[in-house]
Amino acid sequence: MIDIKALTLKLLCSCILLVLMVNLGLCQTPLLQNVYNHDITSLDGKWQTIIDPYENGFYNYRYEPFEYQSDPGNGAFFTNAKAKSKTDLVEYDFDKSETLDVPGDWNTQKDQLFYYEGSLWYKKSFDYDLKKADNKLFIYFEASNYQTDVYFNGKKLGRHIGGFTPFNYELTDLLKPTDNFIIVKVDNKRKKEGVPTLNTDWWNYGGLTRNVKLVEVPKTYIADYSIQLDPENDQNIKCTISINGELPAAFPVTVEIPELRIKETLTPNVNGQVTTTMKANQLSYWSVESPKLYTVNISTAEETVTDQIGFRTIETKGSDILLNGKSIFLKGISIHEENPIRGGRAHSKADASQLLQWAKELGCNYVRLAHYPHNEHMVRLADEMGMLVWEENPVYWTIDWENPDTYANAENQLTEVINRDKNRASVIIWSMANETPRSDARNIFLNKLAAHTRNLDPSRLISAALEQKDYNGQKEVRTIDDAFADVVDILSFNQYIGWYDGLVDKTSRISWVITQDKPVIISEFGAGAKYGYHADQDTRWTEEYQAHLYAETLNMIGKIDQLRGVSPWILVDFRSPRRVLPEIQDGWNRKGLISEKGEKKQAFYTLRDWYSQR
Ligand code: GCB
Repeated sequence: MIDIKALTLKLLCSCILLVLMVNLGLCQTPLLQNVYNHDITSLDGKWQTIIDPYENGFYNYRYEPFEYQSDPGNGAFFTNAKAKSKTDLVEYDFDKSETLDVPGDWNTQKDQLFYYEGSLWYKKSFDYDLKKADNKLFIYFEASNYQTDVYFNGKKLGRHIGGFTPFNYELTDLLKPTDNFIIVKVDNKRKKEGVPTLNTDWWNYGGLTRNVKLVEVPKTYIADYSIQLDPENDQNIKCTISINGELPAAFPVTVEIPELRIKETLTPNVNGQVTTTMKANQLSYWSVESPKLYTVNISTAEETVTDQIGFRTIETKGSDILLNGKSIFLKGISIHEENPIRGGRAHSKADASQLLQWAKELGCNYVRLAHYPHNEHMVRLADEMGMLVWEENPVYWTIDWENPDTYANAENQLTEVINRDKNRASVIIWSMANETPRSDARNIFLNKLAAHTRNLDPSRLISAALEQKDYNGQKEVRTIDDAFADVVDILSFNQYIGWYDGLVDKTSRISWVITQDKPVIISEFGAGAKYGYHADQDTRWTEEYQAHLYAETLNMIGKIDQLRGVSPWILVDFRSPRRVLPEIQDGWNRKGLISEKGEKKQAFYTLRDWYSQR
């Protein structure tokens, strides 16, 4: 006998669970790989917006979400309600509201939004004809900070949490030829349990900060692929492809790398997956000096997706970092994703080019993209320029270590960036976290994150920006005493001797006891300087102080035998609400080697000279 009661209860529970998962942002549509080379329609441009600090368009007056009501009524913004008669009560109107540019943070577009942390609604209408009746259409957001609820033609598609990674939803079933409307609620309130948490040293830019695209694919489509050197054998290319959509019994997919005369036709399994290794003869490895990228075509009977992919090995051996088997010193710089000259979050290829060009001018072969995943232009351009890359998860300072939702959120954001960038040769390091205080709960959190990362991507190195401390109570001897140091492949740490920790003369008295047999990267050091402010080298905030600190720090860290890289803090001055000193900071962290107007400070040349001699 079927127990109808039990069955109904089960069904109800699964429905509630699904709604909960969607709202926690845990139920995402798998991410499309390489939307750059798919059939794209850009939704960039002006979007209608409503600023909604009380979340009036999301909750009714009993603070219940409209979307859970059987009749959300005229108050719910996602329905795009319109007064149909003279008696109708509708208290909002997207079409008469002001617009904001997408992509773009809202803070730098309107004075009234400069410090805004809260909810803002976006609306965009569009007409769309599928090129083939049975094709599928997705909406792809390159990033939106921080919590994003997406609605299409009045129906909820999902919630995404995390401000720096892409996500997508399928639109096909709700699509009409004309008058489609996407409504997006973006909320950038900081949260204790968030990743990052309440406390950071950068501007909390809100909004649809990167491009938004419609992506049209065939009914059976190439959803994802990973094509990289086989970590087990550097003469082989390992290739995994996922086909999605309507899966027929057999649906062959061909991988072709014409320059290597590779062409293989593969048959995915019933779940649309296939993995193979392909012999690569006469492969030119991707390197800093010669960033060779191969054209790779993945095709089915329905479509071809093309990518530019480089092949290289990266590993550590004792205290060496080996790129294609050869020891390399990482001459780096840390970068925030900000375009200071235009103002606001960087998002375009031109922004990426400006930042990476400056790094190149400095003599860098490596950049640390701090403190969260940057836009995809950065890593694609790094691939083209031969610039090695550290990518970082926004696990910063004092995360809510014991909260399982916080962990799930951190793991999800890391997974999304790994999925996005797994085919980029430039990316060599996944950083788990920055300056996190040591504790058992933190160790459990980070160990789990590292294990997850290794499982997802065994081909790259793991690190985290750790902290140093006194060795056996001796104030001028420094060591890394951190359980997570045993887990990482590269031992990285931040240090500010001469700025937060004594004055510059202290650097000459410091010695190091680093017992781990691993390569060491100094992931941060630096000093604040206001461009154009000159006095003697002992005067804080002068270019002279900063340049002196650079020279002395480079001497000090030169004593670390295992030193294999540095990424000083930081390429350009960046906005931070923590930095309030009038006439010097005025809302900017001044540790840049370049000012917010693009002017190079003395220390830029100090570091450039040091790099030119290595
Ligand atoms: C650090 C942080 C970085 C800050 C920097 C500073 O250690 O990792 O996010 O901006 O110090 O300027 O204090």
